[in-house]
Amino acid sequence: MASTRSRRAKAKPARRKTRPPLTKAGYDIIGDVHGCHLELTALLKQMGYSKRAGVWRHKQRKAVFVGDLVDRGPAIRETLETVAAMVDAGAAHCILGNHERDFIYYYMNRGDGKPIREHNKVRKKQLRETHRQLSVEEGLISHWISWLRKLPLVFEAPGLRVVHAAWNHNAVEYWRERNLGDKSLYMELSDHKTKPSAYLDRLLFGPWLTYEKDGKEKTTRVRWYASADKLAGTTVWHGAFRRNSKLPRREMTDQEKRLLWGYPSDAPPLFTGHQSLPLDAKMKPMRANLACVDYSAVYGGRLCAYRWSGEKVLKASSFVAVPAHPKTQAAIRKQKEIEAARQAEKAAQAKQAAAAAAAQDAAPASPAASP
Ligand SMILES: [Mn+2]
Repeated sequence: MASTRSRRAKAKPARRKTRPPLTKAGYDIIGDVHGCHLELTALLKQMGYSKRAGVWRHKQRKAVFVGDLVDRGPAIRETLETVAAMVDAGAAHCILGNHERDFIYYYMNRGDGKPIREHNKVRKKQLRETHRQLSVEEGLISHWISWLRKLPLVFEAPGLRVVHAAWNHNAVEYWRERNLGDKSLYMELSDHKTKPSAYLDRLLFGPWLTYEKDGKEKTTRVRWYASADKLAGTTVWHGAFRRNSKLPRREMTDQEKRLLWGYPSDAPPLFTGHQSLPLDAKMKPMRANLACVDYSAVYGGRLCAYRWSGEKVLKASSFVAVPAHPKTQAAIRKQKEIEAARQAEKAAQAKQAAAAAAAQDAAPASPAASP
């Protein structure tokens, strides 16, 4: 004990490592927010943005959001308000994420009275928080749907590219001048096999492949940016975005290998989100010209940004992040508990109804009813 105390007494006061404020022009590319508004404002503050006349701005820089503002987190409305104020004032750019797409698909009609994609359990569950939080006021949902529909699918500036999940030449060419504001595309988009749909999936989800494990069908996201001929061996394990020991070591089929379409090493630096990297993942580029900025804020990780100032070779020291806020995590846990209780009550009611129906069937027919 005594030695610990003396060591402590001798220790110099901890010096915090701080980076000098960035005054160079450039873009700060911010990862999937998913309703983590406390983290968003903390990150903006940390990067030297300040709120003036209701808009977070930086004197020299602009923010770029990679999409997925909605779903899961506790402050979806506030997140949309903050980001939209920045975009509308020219302080930021924002592209569409797969969660915004699904939000739009759920509420927009494809022209024959039906929604773009059929409502099912999975889609309802994914949208639950967005729907719940935006249902507090009449017209909020349609307001945000019409704002989100105008978002582009890619962001490009000289020497810079941003897309939600994966860059694919043909898909970018198709969607560069289009967005979900164009209702004439909705009928085609309602079928996932059409060209516009398939291209949208490439940009917003990237490729994935399915495999069998213990008799069950599983999926894994694919390292699309590594072309097949550059991978040491092209087993499913090698091709997976996030390798884990459970992935099969069987060779990828030729069709699967085509999902590794590659990202050229001389192409402009590209930023993506979408991948919700592990909570303990080190923040660093995946390639000299490719970085993912989704470090899983909503799952208790970090809200991350890459501060890009024109460099061709990306560097780990340009990442900044704020940790998930305990209040955000507590609100998510609480909402999950409320939902679990609601589901349990529903199940109990269904069980009771089934038991009552069974009792009725078992009861002898009343003599009056038989001739
Ligand atoms: Mn996401």
